[in-house]
Amino acid sequence: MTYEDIVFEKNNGIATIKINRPHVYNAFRGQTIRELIAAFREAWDDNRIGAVIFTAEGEKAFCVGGDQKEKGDEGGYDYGGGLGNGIGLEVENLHNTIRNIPKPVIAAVNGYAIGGGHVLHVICDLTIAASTAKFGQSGPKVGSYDAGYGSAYLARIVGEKKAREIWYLCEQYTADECKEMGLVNRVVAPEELQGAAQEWAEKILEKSPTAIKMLKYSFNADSANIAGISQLAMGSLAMFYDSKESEEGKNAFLEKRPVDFHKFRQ
Ligand code: 2NE
Repeated sequence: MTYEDIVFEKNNGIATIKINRPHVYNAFRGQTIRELIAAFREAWDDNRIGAVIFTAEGEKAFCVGGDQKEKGDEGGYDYGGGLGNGIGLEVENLHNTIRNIPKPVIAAVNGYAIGGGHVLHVICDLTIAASTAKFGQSGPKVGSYDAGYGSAYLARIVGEKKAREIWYLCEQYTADECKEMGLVNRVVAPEELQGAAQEWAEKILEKSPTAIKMLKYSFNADSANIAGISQLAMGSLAMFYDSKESEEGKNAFLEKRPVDFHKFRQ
């Protein structure tokens, strides 16, 4: 497969998957999601690959979630479909692929990880962050939410109170703050980020592939019920995107004006 929105490389047992849309802070559109799924599947199917590094182009952003500029006039993103008949969001398929690929996925977060982009690193097995990276959820500010892995699994990592704070207040957190709350494994200087991810991937490659695979399955088993919650959440989100309330969030962001959700409380 040829990739346009991402760069996919395989080198000495390590696959590197890089989002390549720096002009929109590496926000994803439907095509990006489909390419990411294909690349993770390719890494999954290649027995020589023992670890995946998930990162992004540039210094500004890892990923800032769904591309608001590609969101349709009726609200829906171009990433429905792909999940069988009816309403859904294909991003759910990507989440499940990252969760279930039987090899560790290391997020190398090179800048903003916001909204759906934050969820992507949350789902990865390990996160190494540049000291300049910023983390946070933005959904409630822009008429969106991830009521699946993005909230339920986040709560497993940082605890219920902190996860609720992250989602209800939509603040941004530094890499060091995220390390403190267990959301990031390691913080390095920006110029050391890719080398640090490579070093950890190489350490994983020295280990027994079956032991690593079974450990990943074991870690996943405890939170596997979230997959079902995620299906419902993404289906409801696809419908919410068609609402006036969600549209107000998107439009305010695009028009660079304060959002007005007050009318939806009447
Ligand atoms: C990322 C952040 C915090 C950056 O703020 P700042 O002030 O440093 O920069 P600025 O000016 O806001 O953004 C820089 C450029 O990037 C674009 C902006 O429009 C701007 O472009 P220009 O005006 O210079 O041309 N940009 C940023 N985020 C974008 C996006 N998501 N789509 C398209 N263009 C984007 C700040 O920009 C921010 O908070 N961004 C909003 C992030 C956001 O709303 N993401 C979607 C959340 S919902 C989601 O991802 C999702 C989900 O919740 C569930 C399922 C699937 C998806």
